[in-house]
Amino acid sequence: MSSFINQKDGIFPSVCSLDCPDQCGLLVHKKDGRIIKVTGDPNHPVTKGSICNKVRNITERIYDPKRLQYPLKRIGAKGEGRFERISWDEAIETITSRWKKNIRKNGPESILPYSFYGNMGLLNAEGMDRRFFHRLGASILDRTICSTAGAEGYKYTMGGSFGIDPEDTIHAKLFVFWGINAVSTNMHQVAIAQKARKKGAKIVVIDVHKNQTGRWADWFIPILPGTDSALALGIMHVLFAEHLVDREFLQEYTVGYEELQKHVLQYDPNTVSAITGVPVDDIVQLARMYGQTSPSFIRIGNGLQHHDNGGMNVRTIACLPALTGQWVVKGGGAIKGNSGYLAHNTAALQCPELLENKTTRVINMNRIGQALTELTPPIYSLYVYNSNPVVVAPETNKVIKGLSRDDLFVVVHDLFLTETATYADIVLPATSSYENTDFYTSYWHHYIQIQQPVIERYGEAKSNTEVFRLLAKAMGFTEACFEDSDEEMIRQALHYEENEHIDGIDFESLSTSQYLKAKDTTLFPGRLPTPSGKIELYSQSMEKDGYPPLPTYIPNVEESKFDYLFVPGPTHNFLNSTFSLSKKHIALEKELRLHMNVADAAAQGIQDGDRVKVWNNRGQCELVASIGENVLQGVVVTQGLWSDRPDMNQLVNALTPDRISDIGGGATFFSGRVNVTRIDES
Ligand SMILES: Nc1nc2c(c(=O)[nH]1)N[C@H]1C(S)=C(S)[C@@H](COP(=O)(O)OP(=O)(O)OC[C@H]3O[C@@H](n4cnc5c(=O)[nH]c(N)nc54)[C@H](O)[C@@H]3O)O[C@H]1N2
Ligand SMILES: Nc1nc2c(c(=O)[nH]1)N[C@H]1C(S)=C(S)[C@@H](COP(=O)(O)OP(=O)(O)OC[C@H]3O[C@@H](n4cnc5c(=O)[nH]c(N)nc54)[C@H](O)[C@@H]3O)O[C@H]1N2
Ligand code: SF4
Ligand SMILES: [Mo]
Repeated sequence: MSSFINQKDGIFPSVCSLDCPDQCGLLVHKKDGRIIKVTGDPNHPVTKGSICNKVRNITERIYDPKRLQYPLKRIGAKGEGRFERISWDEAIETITSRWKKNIRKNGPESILPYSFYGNMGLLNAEGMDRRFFHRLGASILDRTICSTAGAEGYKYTMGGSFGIDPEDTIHAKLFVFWGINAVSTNMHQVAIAQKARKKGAKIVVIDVHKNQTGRWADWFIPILPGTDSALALGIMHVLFAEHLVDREFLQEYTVGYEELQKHVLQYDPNTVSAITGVPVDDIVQLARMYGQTSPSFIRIGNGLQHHDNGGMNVRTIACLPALTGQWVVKGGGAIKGNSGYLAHNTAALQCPELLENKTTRVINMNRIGQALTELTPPIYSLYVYNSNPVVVAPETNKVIKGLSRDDLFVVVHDLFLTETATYADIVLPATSSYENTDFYTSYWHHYIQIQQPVIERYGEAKSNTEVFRLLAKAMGFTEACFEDSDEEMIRQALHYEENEHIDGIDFESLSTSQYLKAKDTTLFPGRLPTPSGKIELYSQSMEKDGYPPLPTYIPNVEESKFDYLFVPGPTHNFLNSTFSLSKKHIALEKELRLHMNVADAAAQGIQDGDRVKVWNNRGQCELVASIGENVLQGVVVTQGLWSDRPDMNQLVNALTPDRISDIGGGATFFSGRVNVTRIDES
């Protein structure tokens, strides 16, 4: 494979490596060997040359003077941030000799990897690292922080991550953006909807916060957090009552619609209105609109699933397009995630057979704070990459307490000295994706993409795959898979006869084409990978797993008597905590605000722009109040995973619960409660 490194000037194709459904095709503009600009690739069939503001400004991040260039070892106290430069040899030797000792004394499960998708490249996110930790026998991290609750919930209904082709949504006449801040988090779905709107399509947004997506909608429907399954059941009630369901489709392609019809009698609009805060008339009007418009498309977001009842929320909403038979209409149906079509050979990529002890303990990443402070036998070493748990994981104070343990050996591999890295014993510098070889599969559109290195490595930075090869060698692992090159790993991953959608996509064709589309992704007529082969409105699997077999509203945990439901979501100019250390992006984002309803603010004597303390039994933050009608009474919302600043305490996850969602072991970031108190500046 040709790399573009040696060509000092020119424009080269690439892929955005950030954890974003759009997975844009990029053009990287180089002059004198440096990236001077990143733009969208106009030939990319879905993203079509437009990219977000974050990545338009990404050179600020790639060449940020704060970027790590060398391995470091800690010389100050944990969290203090004092380090000195060491060589890679010393870094690898320090880590592996410590691990060998750990393993002799406490066994390999005393070591825990902690990673997520700071880089979506499959080799660097879930390739060589998985091989390494399987061979090491380390405790297994269950990577549940993002989408597992919804993915598992959706799977009960639809059998896997299979939605419609977003390119088809251009035909839709009704878009329901449900629990997704798409203007910020899925801008190309918004672009398609905007085009369809010019041809008469209507856009409905259902959210707990009238953010920029809500403002863009034709109809914004505010809802109380964690009550969406009740709203969906209320819509079903009206659809059945007013004969707006497609009986033929239900008969042919679903299981249990008769049971469902009886079951939803209890979710009449009055009952649902009392639960959701959505007026009765709006429930009825929404149901009629949904029942009478075709094609209708629901974009199911992540906001819905970061709740105690998140799995059931998604499972329930996923039933709606079946009621109206939308799955057989081009542009109708839903998308929660689409990664099923691009399934590749993960066994070849990750070598699970290297894990000898099949009963190795599994640790849910949402409980990292608890795992580091309470687990027995304890974790004695944590290796963090592609993630920043001090900022992104719930119960920050527990996480920090754990990371501060004197007997915990922490390694962090990142591009920056993140908040997490300040607690590390050894810090390793990571390459940016523009310095790597990798391949990508979107979880929204249907394309696989390849990436070749465009620039030289920054300083002494190394990619994840390189570091794990070095660690494997120093640990004395002799398996041939630790010698595989990046190119060989891509070949292995794409060799996968089980998935006919990627038939014919291999290293050569991908290198030539840059992006290739999954084939034959029409869902119906056809068999779904559910046990019955049909859409499971009634799910025996759920029954077996201890859940109600029919979609059901189960309220969130009533965790405390604090005044407000607290929804701290992501924001426009950061990507989770990525960019939260970048001057340019901070300037664009301005400040972290607490959105609050006028009535609540008045009752507490809080005015727009006041500094407020947001607190509960888990921790506290200091934010700036933003007062208006954008949230319902009893709800407060923040946007953005800001880092801690010396003058201001802004780690919102200090307030969030580490409870686990109903389904899939997911996070419950949005199901906590807080109090808000005005800070008296005097
Ligand atoms: N600009 C930008 N883009 C991103 C990210 C980012 O940080 N910044 N993060 C990326 C990642 S990792 C992910 S997972 C996705 C997340 O992106 P989305 O899928 O948009 O999910 P969230 O932003 O978490 O939440 C979406 C919306 O759900 C609302 N919400 C919260 N609780 C509820 C509820 O109970 N009911 C309803 N109806 N709405 C609710 C929130 O107010 C928010 O507007 O975006 C990706 N893209
Ligand atoms: N309160 C609240 N908390 C949340 C959320 C929320 O909505 N609200 N969203 C949750 C969700 S959906 C998600 S997905 C998680 C995301 O959480 P994380 O996956 O931790 O995401 P980031 O904060 O972007 O951190 C990624 C880190 O990986 C680093 N990185 C990037 N590329 C590489 C690489 O190639 N190698 C190495 N070694 N490092 C690299 C980046 O510099 C960055 O520090 O956060 C969750 N936390
Ligand atoms: S963050 Fe998302 S929208 Fe922005 S360039 Fe990357 S893939 Fe595209
Ligand atoms: Mo996520």
